[in-house]
Amino acid sequence: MEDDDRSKKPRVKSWAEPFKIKMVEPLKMTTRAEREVALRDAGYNTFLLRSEDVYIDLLTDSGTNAMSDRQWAGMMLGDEAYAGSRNFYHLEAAVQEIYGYRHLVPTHQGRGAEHILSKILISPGDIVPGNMYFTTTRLHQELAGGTFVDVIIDEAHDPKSEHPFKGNVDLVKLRRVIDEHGSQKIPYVCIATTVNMAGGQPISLANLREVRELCDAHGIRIIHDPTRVAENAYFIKEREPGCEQMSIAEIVRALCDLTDGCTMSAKKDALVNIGGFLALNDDDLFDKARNLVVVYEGLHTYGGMAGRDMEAVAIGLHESVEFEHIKARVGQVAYLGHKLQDIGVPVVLPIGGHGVFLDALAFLPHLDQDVYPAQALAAEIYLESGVRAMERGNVSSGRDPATGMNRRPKLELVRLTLPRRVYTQAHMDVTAESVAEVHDRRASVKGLRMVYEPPQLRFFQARFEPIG
Ligand code: P61
Repeated sequence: MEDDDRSKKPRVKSWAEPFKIKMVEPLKMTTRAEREVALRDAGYNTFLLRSEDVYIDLLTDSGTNAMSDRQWAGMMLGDEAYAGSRNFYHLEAAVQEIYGYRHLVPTHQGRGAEHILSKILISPGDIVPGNMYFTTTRLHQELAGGTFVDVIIDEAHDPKSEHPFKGNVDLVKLRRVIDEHGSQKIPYVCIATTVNMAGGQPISLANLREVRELCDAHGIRIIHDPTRVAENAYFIKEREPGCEQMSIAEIVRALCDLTDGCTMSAKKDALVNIGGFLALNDDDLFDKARNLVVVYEGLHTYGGMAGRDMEAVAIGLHESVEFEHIKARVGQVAYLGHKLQDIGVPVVLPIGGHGVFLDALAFLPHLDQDVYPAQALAAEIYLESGVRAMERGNVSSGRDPATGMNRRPKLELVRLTLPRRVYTQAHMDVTAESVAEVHDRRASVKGLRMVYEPPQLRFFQARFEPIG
């Protein structure tokens, strides 16, 4: 009989990478004694480690991707003309086709685009609502005289909530901000797909449609941060009723079509090592952005990128919306996340698109937030095995400009971020085992004291000492 035990078990379907490896970069293994010296020299800040002292580098997925042979071939076709490079027009065509925005202003990376956008749209005293802050995005808003207001749903701040769309905007919160300040004070609403600081969590198409309706009723623009929009589209396809049959490209396009322009870091989804852009539908805004890009970045047909880099971005954008690629990418993150969950390590749920986020408050409940548990945990994981992670908590969040106090965000996280197409499943196993070792001796992990604090984006260069 067919009806045996096997037929009752849910069938697990494996995923695999839709590529094979044709060039490798050797990694250096270090001893614990060597890592102790490296960590002390780096002031217990993983941003200050030398890459050659790192074994598995999960600091970021930004600019750490492996390019395809097609992208490398494109690099050889770089047209390095100062003005009117052929590669600019390829990139413009890719942005128009995949994202649907009309005008392109290239920049050297995402924050270059944020700088220009904030300068042209924000006036002192303005309010910018958004689905959670991102460090560079909020800083540029503040430098232009604006104030960021978080309007993401409450579930996004709860690591344990398994809401499928923790990137959603709370319409009640957004309406309240509009009522309180008036639409004249709100140059735009900032929408990220996915939401990095919430743990790589997606926004739903239905929610963005509602945001669009509300913004239309008040004449407010929506500016999109599509840095990880392909990952967001994958989650929509998996989770949002009615979207199962849509392609990743169709979902990406539907998200972009609900917004008026974007600031993009091409270093993530677009599968390159450097690049970014601003894209806008409005002719007048485009004119202003084009005038400013020549001041801060470079001529409007390269904006800080070499021709070859623009070609790699153009090709990478097309690859980013291939289903098998994005399925394997998100699948690898889920593999690591579920492994850690099985071991009993507290992680942000659901597992995000670009990394696994450890809940440092639950991991190290004996440490107060002002001795920086996530910073201490990232340092300890490096010491254990040479795996490099990133703090995303009280250090990253910085000080409240009004009170000068640490912001003490609800999310105190360590991010294990996966570069695209770089590491293998065995690397994921080693990473999970390293975190498990630290978890076993978690009660002995001590907090840190900040001994050097830069005034802006302090997490990049701050230095620490162990307490006790
Ligand atoms: C990252 F620790 N992300 O996640 P740029 N928007 C979004 C980003 O994720 C992003 C930028 C804009 C980085 C690099 C990084 O606090 C940090 O091309 C959603 O890096 O200028 C960057 O794009 C900015 C790491 C940035 C950080 C700021 O690792």
